[in-house]
Amino acid sequence: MENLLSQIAYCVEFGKINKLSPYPPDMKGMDGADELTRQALDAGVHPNEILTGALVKGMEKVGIKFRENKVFVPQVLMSAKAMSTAMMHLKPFFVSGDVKRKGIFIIGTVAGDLHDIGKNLVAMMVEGNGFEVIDLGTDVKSEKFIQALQEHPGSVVGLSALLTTTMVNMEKMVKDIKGAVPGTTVMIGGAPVNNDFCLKIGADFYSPDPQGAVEYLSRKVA
Ligand code: B1M
Repeated sequence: MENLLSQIAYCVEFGKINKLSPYPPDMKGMDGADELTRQALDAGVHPNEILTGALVKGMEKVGIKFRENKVFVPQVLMSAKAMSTAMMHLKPFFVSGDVKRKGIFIIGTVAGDLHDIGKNLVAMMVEGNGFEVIDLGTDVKSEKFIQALQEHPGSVVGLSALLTTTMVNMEKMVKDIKGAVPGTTVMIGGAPVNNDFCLKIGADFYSPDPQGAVEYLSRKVA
C-alpha cells in the first residue's frame, strides 16, 4: 500500500500522467498517476490517503523545486496534469463528502488583465495541496469575487496581476471585497507587485510564487 502511494507521488513529482504518456522518457510504458490511483482505490486505499499521502506530497516537492529553479513551467504543467488526472478518480468522493478539502481558495486575474499562466500555476499548486480552488479566470471584477465569496463564505481570495496598469486596480478591489464581505483574507501576487504594495493597498499577504501561496494557506488552516 505504502509502495503504491509513493509511486503515485513519484508520478506527480515527475509528471507521469498515464501509461501512454511518453514523458518522462525513463518511465515510458510504465503505469502513471492515472492507473496507479485507480489501483489504489481498487485496493481499498481511502481517497483521503491518496490525496494527502501521495498527490499532495508529490506536488509539494514540485512547488519547492520550482521555487528553487530546479524545475520550470513545462515540468510544473506536466505535474499538474498528472495530478488532475489522478483527481478525476477522487472527484466522486469529494462530491459525496467522503473527503474533506482543507479550505476554499477563490482566485482570478484582476480587472483589465488577461495574463493567466502564473495564476493558473498558483491555482494548480494550491489544488494539488488539498484545497478546493474556484478559478474565476481573467479580467475579473470585484463583483464576481464578491458573488463567489457569498456562495462560499470564509474562502480566501487570491488576486493576480501582471501589468503595472492593472496592479493599481487591486487597491479598489481589495476595498470592494473587504467592504462587501468583512473579514475576508486577500492574497496578492504577480510579477509587478511586492510586499510594500501589498501593505499599502491593505491586502493581507503577498506571495512571490505558488509555493508561498500554498504555505500561507496551509498556515491559515493549521
Ligand atoms: Co504580456 N506583458 N501583455 N502577454 N506578457 C508582460 C507581463 C510584459 C512584462 C512584457 C514586456 O513588456 N516585457 C508587459 C508588462 C509591462 C508592464 O506592465 N510593466 C506585458 C504587456 C505590456 C502586455 C500587453 C499590454 C501587450 C500589448 O498588447 N501591447 C498585453 C496586455 C493584455 C491584457 O492583459 N490586457 C499583453 C498580452 C500578453 C499575451 C496575451 C500575448 C500573453 C498572455 C497569455 C496568457 O497569460 N494566457 C502575454 C505574455 C505571455 C507575457 C509574458 C511574456 C509572460 C508572462 C508569463 O506568463 N510569465 C510577460 C513578459 C515576461 O514575464 N517575460 C508579459 C510566466 C508566469 C509563470 O509568471 O505570471 O509572473 P508570472 O507568475 C508567477 C509569479 O508572478 C507568481 O507565481 C507565478 C509562478 O511563479 N504569481 C502569483 C502570479 N500570480 C500570483 C498570485 C498569487 C501568488 C503568486 O497569489 C494570489
